[in-house]
Amino acid sequence: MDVDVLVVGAGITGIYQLYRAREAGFSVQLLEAGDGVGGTWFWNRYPGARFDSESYTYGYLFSRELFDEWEWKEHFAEQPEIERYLNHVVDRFDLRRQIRCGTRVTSATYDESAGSWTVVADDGSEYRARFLVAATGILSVPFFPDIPGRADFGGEQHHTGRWPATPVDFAGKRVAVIGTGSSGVQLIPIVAAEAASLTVYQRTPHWCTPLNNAPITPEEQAELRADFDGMCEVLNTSAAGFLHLPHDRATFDDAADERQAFFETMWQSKGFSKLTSNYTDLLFKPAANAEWCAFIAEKIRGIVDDPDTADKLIPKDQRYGEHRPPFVTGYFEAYNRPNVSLVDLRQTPIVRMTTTGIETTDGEQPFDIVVWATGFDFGTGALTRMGIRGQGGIALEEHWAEGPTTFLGIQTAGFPNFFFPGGPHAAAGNNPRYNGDQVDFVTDTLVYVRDHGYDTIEVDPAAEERWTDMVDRWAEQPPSFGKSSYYFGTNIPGKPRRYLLNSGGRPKLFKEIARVRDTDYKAFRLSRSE
Ligand code: N01
Repeated sequence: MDVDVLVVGAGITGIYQLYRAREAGFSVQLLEAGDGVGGTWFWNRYPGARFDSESYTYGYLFSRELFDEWEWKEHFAEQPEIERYLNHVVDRFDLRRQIRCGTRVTSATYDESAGSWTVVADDGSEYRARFLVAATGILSVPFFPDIPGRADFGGEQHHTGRWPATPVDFAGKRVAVIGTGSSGVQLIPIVAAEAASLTVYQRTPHWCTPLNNAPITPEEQAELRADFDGMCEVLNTSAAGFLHLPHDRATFDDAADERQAFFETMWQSKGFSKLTSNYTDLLFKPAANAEWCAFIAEKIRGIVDDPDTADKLIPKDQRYGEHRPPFVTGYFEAYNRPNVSLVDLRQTPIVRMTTTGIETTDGEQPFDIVVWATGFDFGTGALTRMGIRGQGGIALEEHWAEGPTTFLGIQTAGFPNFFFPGGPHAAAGNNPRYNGDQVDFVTDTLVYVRDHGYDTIEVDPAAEERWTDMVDRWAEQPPSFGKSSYYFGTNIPGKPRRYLLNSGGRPKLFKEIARVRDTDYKAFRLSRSE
């Protein structure tokens, strides 16, 4: 056996898994496809990419010293700072010598007689590990729509999820951005300020609200340090892993003018608090949701000068929270610039790409650069492309042909000694908090297996079915968060419609983890290899 634990992916989850497994006394190797660490925050280096959870709530909390010595510059850090932070963590905890970058895993095969995994990478290197932990993330495989002629376009093309390391020069260029999800709306204001012209191709407007980012003042830095324990307490117990506390009133508890005033404080509030600290019935009651949407629509009309453009930017058939809400900085304002225009693809769909530009039903427009902000094969994309073969040689992509089935979003039946924290059914909120919970549980589980003299661990199919049923059933119940988004995989042609997050949230995850412990790992089959 080369190592006890082989981790795939050096994103936030994989780095933490490497640290925890090493601290628990396992020999560990981490393989990473990118040329540097950071995972999602390595690949998504497009201008404007930044956290939309507060930096100090997104970073690691396992080390007080780390928290104290790293001063985030802004409440919502930008990608370069995030990448610096993750590199700092890797060096600070001496993890780099166990990380091999530029190494993409192409197959992982379970050896039943040995109770181990054989992993092969694209450079031909081969590893044997008792346990395989894929921390390959949920937003790792960029999606390009199948638009005819895409390969024929002669200009530059970039996907936000595979942004080049060398900066893209927009100055003096005619630029198209396709897609207005969280990535597109972060990028658009930056490109608008640099390019000769920017044309945004929007299929669906989403309910964007201000991020309200700001530098962290010295006083705030001091408060953060003074209240570290209090902050951890909130973050470690919050249902969605955010700092923002729930509100205590429903929409129509307040009179119309009080409601307007409250919505104004929400509009001015930071990031996700508009979702987590808004009126309690916002996601459950259509009339309540409509009030908040009407407020945002008025704001958009107030910001965007051209009424026709403003109208196009206002969602018509989407409740707030039905799609993952994007948070913006100067997004609506960008449309007031003379060099920016908006194409509504519902009115004039794209017909094809040409060698020089994009053709819609309204004609062709030439471009120097086309940016694809068209999202990802979310949740399962990386795992089903890694050549993972479990018991009897079954491929993970076959096992999940109808969508993922998991227990706690960490294991699936038929794939012993294989874990995937931060994968499908993992999070529904502030990702690092959920994924950290999962890594902690995976590590405790590995220790349990080792200390009880077992070699293999595999989830019982009944436990997997119970968890998966819960995820599927709860996802369809109100508020059905993310109903119209890629959270159900519906953005990928042919992908089964299946919920890809943990609809039970952290409370359900905590409860099930406690049950596993209380029942002495009854949800798993443990054995010794021959
Ligand atoms: O991807 P998306 P994203 N023709 O799938 C459009 C995280 N994130 O990269 O809505 C034209 O949300 C598509 O249109 P429609 C965050 O979790 C976090 O923006 O399907 N357009 C949509 O507008 C986020 O949710 C941060 O009609 C097409 C866009 O492309 C997740 O990543 C920042 C099309 C895709 O939007 C993904 O966000 C950025 C076509 N054929 C991202 N196909 C933070 O701040 C698709 N589109 C932490």
